[in-house]
Amino acid sequence: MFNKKLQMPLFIIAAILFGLKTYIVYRFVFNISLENPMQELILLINAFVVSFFLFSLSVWFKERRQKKFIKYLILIGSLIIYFNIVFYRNFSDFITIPLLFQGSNAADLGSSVLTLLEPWDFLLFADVVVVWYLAIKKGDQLLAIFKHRYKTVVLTASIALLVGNYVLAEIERPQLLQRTFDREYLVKNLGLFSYHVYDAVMHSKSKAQRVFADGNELTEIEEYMKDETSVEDKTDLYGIAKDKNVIFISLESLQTFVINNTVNGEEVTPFLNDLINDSYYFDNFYHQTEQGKTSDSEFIIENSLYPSPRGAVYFTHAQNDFHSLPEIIGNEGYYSAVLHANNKSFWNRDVMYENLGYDKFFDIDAYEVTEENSVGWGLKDKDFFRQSMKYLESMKQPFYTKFITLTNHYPFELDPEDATIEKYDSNSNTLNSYFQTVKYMDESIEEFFNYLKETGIYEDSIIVLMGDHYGISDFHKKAMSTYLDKEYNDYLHVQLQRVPFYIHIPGQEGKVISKVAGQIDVKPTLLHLLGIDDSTDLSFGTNLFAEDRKDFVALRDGSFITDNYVYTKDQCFNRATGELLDTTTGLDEGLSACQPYIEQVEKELSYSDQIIFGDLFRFYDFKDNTSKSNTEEVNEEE
Ligand code: GP9
Ligand code: MN
Repeated sequence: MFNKKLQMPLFIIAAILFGLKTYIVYRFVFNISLENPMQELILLINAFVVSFFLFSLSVWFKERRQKKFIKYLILIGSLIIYFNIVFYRNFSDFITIPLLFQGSNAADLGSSVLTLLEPWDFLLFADVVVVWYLAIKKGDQLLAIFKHRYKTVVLTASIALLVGNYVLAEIERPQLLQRTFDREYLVKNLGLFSYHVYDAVMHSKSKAQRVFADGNELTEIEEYMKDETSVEDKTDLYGIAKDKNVIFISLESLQTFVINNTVNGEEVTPFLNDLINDSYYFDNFYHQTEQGKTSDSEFIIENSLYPSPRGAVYFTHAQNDFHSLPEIIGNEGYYSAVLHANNKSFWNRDVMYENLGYDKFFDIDAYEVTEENSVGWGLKDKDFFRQSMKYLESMKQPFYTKFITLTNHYPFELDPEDATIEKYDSNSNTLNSYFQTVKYMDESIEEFFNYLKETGIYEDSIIVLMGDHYGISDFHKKAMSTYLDKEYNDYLHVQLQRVPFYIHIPGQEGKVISKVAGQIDVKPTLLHLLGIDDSTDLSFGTNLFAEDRKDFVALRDGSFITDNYVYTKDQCFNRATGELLDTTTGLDEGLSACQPYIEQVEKELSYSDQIIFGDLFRFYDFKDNTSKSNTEEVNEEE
C-alpha cells in the first residue's frame, strides 16, 4: 500500500478524506433517521467503502492519468454530493435521473435556489482542495504504481467491502432493493453513489417496460380494482352537482396543521376556517405526491393513479394514453380550462394538459404581470384571481376550471404591505414566513369567493379546494416541533402530510368528514357529485361519500394510513394516539397490526407504476371495458 518512503498513496488519502466528508454530510447535513446502532454503523461503513471502491479504481491507470482520475473523481463526486444537498434543503429528498431532464423547471427556480445556499458551503470542498494541492505539488511521489497482481488484490478487496456493506444492509433491511419506494433507505444503507447507480438502473428499466408491455398485464390490475376500489352504491349526493360548473382551487403548499390554528394568538386562516361550516371538509385527507410536487397532485386528481416514484409523470410520461377527468367530463359537454400564472412549460404542463384533454390553458401570457403585482414565484394570488375573472365570466358553461395558486410557495416571500399577520418566531425563517403567506392566500380566496358571488357564477358552481402538498419539509422539524408542541417523529411526519380538502356546494350544509382520505379519491368523488357514471373507469380511488369505501390511504413512499394505524418506515403506530405499536418482545405484535396492508399497498403502488411505465391504457377501450389488443385471446380464456 505504501511506497518506498512510506508515504500514503494519493488514492488512499483521497478515499479517506472523501469518505469522511461523505459521512459528515450523511450524518449532519442530510436528515437521515437512524433508529439503532446498527444503522449508525452501516452509514459510517458505506461512506468509506464506496469511497474506497471509487478511488481504488485509479490504480488501473498509469501515472498522469491516475492523478487526473483522482482529481476529477473527487471534484465530480463532491459536486454530486453538493447538488444533492441543495436539492435536499428544499425537498428533503435525493435527486433522481428523471429530475435532471426537467431543465425547463430549473430555469424558473430563480430566487428559490439562492435561498438554498449557505455561506459555509465552501467547506464542503475542503477535501477537493487538499487532494488537488497534493496532486499538483507532490503528485508523482504519491502515485500508486502496482503490479497487475496487486491491482487485482485492491479491486477484489474493494468489491468485497462493497458486498460486505450490502450484506449488512440486507440483514438490517431485508429485500432492500426490491422494496424501495423510499430513497432514504437506499442512501442510508448503500450510500449516495450506489443509490444513484440504482436509480439509473430503475430508470432504464421503467423505460424498457413500455416496449415490452402488451396489455395483458391489465387483466390482473382490472381484477384488483374491481375487488378493492369500486363501490357501487349511489349516495344521496349522486348527481347533486349535475351540470354545475366545477371550480377547483389548488392551494399551494397548504397543510392541514394551519387550519383552525393560530400564530401569536391570531387565526391563520380565518376564511378557510369559516368555510368549514358550509362545506364538506375532510380533516384526515392526505396528499400523495412525490417529486412532481404540484404536478403530481394534478396528476392524481386527473387520473386517480399514483404519481411516479421518481421524477414527475408530467415530464416522464406526458405522451401516455390516459382516461382523465377533463376527458370524461368533456364527453358530457363540459368545457375545461386551467388557470395558472406561470410559464406554460413549467412541469411540462402545456404538453400534458393537451394530452389530458383540457380545452384551454390560461398561462402567464394571459395575465398582466408587473414588478408591482409580483412576488416570489410570480403574480400575487389576489391579482391572479382578480385578473382571472374576465376569463371565467366569458367561459362556456358548464365548465371545469382548475385555479393553481402560487404565492404560498417556498421560500414564502411576501411584500410587507401584503402581510396582515406577524411572523412566527423560531429558528426557521421558512416556517416563520409561511404563516404570513398562508394568511395572504386565505384572503385571496375570500376575495375570489366574493367575485364569484358578485358575478353570479357562485350559484351555478361547486367549489373544490385542496392543498397540493406539504409546504414545510422535515428539514424544519425543530421549529415545527416547537410550534406544534409535539415531539417530531415519523408518526408526526406522516400526520403532517395532511392537506385541507373542501367541497363547497352552495346551498348545502357543512359536514366534517374524518374518515381517512387521499387525493387519489378526488376523481371518483367529483364524478359521483356530477352524476357521471364511472363504473367503466380504471382507478385506485373511491368516492369519499360511499360507506363501504377503501379503508386505507397509501402514500407514495409505501407509508399508509388506515382508520386505526399509521405505518411508515417499518413502524406501526396507533393512529389516534401516535403510540408506537412496538412491544418489548421484538418484531412482533406491533408491526403485525399493520401487516395485512403492507403488501396490499405495495401491490397497489406497483400496479399503478405498471400502468404508467407500460403505458397500458393504450391497450384499453374505456367505452366497453375491453382490451384493444389481444381481444380474441382474452375472450378465449374466459
Ligand atoms: C409552479 C407551481 C409550483 O407552476 O405550480 O410548483 P411546485 O414547486 O409546488 O411543484
Ligand atoms: Mn405546489
